[in-house]
Amino acid sequence: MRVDIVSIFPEYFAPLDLSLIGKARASGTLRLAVHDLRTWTHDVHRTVDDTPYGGGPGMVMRPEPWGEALDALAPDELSPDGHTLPRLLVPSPAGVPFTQAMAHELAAESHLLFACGRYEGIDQRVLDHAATRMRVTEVSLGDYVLFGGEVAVLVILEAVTRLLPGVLGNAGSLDEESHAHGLLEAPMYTKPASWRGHEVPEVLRSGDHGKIARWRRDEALLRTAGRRPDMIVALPPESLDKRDRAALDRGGFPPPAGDVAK
Ligand code: JD8
Repeated sequence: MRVDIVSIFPEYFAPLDLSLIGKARASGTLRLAVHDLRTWTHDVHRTVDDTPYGGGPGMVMRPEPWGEALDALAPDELSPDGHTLPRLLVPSPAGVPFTQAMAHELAAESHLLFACGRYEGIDQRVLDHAATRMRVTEVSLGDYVLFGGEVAVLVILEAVTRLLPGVLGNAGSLDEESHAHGLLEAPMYTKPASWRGHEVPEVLRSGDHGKIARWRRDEALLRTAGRRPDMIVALPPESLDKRDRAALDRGGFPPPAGDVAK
């Protein structure tokens, strides 16, 4: 997969040399290039921002450098290697929520182009114009406010890279993961069996694989009900059997109607 990132802070992406993402880059599985938006400015101050039309606080990213950057990285002509246009991803608190399902979707693309905004964001016409030539997705990490898109791109790329063929090896089977089966994971333990007065649950040391699987399922259900009741509600009803329902019932789920989260 080819990935281009445009940002006024290319140094933000230094960690992409490390660990499994660094390995994916070294092996050629991930062909990543980071570009400084100021490459596409022409004034001595390399200006990328200006005051907002309509007034208000802060500054907005000017369209011209972004237009040139996207022209350079997503050329109209089909490139010699037969590549199609990239999928443009623009982190924004106003975007659609980034999910594991979207990570899978993005991992199936051949070319991603990330545009990292700063200040109050990018002039809307950049996205509107890009959308006449390529697929554009404004994407949000979640309901909190960041300074810019860089950290969102690090998160998205990590989620996507680990889904690329050959990156995980056999260590993790992707379909066993929490956001695949719709529940949070049960807690995990390793040696020693006793540590600072806290014991590993006896069942995990019993060697009874049936009992262990049932215990993990119960723990996953109880945790999910307590921390992410929205995920329990979203489960297809047929995915909960009688024993699952009994476990949830012991955990006091669902809470009585009228209870308000605080
Ligand atoms: C991109 C500029 C800051 C945006 C005023 C301060 C994502 N989940 C998320 N929260 N915040 C962002 C995000 C924030 C950004 C930019 C992403 C570019 N800002 C702004 C508008 C309002 N501030 C994000 N993904």
